[in-house]
Amino acid sequence: MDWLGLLCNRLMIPIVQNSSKFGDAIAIIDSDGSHSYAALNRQAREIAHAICSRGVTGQPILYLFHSGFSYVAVQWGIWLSGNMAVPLHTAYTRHEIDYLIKDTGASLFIYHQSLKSQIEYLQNQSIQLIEEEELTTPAHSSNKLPGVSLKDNALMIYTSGTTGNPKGVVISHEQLDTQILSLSEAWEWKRSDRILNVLPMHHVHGVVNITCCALYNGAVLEMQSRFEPAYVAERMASGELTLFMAVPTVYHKLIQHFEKLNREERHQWQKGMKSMRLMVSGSAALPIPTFDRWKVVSGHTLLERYGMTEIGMALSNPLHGERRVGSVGFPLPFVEVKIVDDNGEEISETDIAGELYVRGKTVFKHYWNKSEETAAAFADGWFKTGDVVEKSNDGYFKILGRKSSDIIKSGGYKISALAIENVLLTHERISECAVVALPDVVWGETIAVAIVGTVLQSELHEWMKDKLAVYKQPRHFVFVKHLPRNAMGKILKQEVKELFK
Ligand code: MLC
Ligand code: AMP
Repeated sequence: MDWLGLLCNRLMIPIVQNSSKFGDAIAIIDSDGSHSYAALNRQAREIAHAICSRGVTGQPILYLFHSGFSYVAVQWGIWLSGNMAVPLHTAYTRHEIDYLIKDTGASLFIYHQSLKSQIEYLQNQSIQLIEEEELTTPAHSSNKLPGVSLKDNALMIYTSGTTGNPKGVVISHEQLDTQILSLSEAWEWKRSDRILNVLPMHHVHGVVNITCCALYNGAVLEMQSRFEPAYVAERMASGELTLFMAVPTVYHKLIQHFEKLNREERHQWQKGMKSMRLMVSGSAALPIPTFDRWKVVSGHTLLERYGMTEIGMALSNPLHGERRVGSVGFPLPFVEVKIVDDNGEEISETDIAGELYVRGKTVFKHYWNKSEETAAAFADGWFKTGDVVEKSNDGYFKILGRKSSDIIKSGGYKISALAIENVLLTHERISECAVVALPDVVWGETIAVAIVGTVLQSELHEWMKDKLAVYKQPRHFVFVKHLPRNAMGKILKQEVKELFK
């Protein structure tokens, strides 16, 4: 690379740079009002200067915010200061926050004042806690910001796996930018777009697909920190939104809400949805009845796509052309895929099931501090998704399931059965347990647990509250004398599922 290329490379955070051209246009609308692109850039720079003045650079920084302007300003401030953004969820318990502090080794934790009570217990620990307000005083702005390279770490999102504890998935600025460019091209994001985000801000669906894509393209981003069906209906009825993206559970709950409305309310909502140009579903399989019913309710054919924290989005039904129900379409721009058999050999025939492998500039760098797990996740540079797929003769991919039964998808959240078992086993009156997924109309899957022990279900509910975020808590319980095992002593998860019938 020549010196000019090197210089450009060291100064660029594509999303921040690109957004600066939108000036006084509205970037974000949240519960505090409207915020322009210029205000976002200004605030992010002030935060970056304040972080730099603390001498922190090239490190993971944790931040805990509701979805809104401050969340994004802090995220961009972390990037501009040359650090890696690690978002936390407001529903995380102490147990989960402690794990992330330890696993990241972060020395800085930025939080919004309204969430102070959640992290006050960390006051006397070694991690430095900083309230957002402390970072937004212009006094810091005289020092110079560091150069940031496209290869530098941008974002770390925690995801569950088959190995128990969550792993930090690290992506660089270049990988983030490629993920944004891929979706911008495929779904034709425009400056005139306006999207409502109701998803949590610690996973790629809310963070990359919605927030980053909207702000890269100069669109208006409405941020809601909770999903309220009535609010979504109201915003869609306004006729101002052009896009909506969510997990299947959200569409299911919107349909339930629609069924409760009177004729006039239904009509208003439906009229507003006519001016929307695209609605996307992903993060979990979209049930066919939801696809069909949503078409009747909204007049829209949902575009289903497939992705994963480690790879961003990989497959998508077309924006123009047939959106096939039960299918996730074709590889997205910059994404290469192949289907392999149990021996790792590529399957070239159609309609034959195999594991999906993915390669390209959208694929993550590595798991944080987990070189063995990173190496095991790849084969010859291809990321092994663990998802079983097949391709039709006209090129549409279909997700058939997962290789591991220890991965649960509930409400679009990925949950590791082993991680839940590990937490439950710390209870002194649980000697053994087995966590499984049960099919569920609303949530896709719900978490169920078979327990050997003397603990009462009523006590467990209380006990779990400060250990597992609400969406990770088991919903079905069965108490047994022994768990079903094979001759080798391995728990038979399929038989555990039968215990709930
Ligand atoms: C909550 N509840 C559950 C539950 N979660 N019950 C069963 N299973 C679950 N998973 C219960 C609560 O205890 C509560 O019960 C009631 O349901 C309402 O809870 P809530 O928290 O208010 O729910 P709601 O706000 O409606 O949340 C639904 C949701 C949320 C779908 C909006 O789950 C969500 O935001 N999911 C999105 C996750 C996501 O972004 N995944 C993307 C990962 S990235 P009670 O009794 O108190 O009423 C990825 C890659 C890709 O997957 O491809 O995108
Ligand atoms: P996560 O690790 O939270 O990013 O979840 C990624 C997983 O969600 C994938 O490996 C799939 O198992 C699942 N997933 C995402 N989108 C879809 C989809 N459209 N259909 C079926 N499964 C999906």
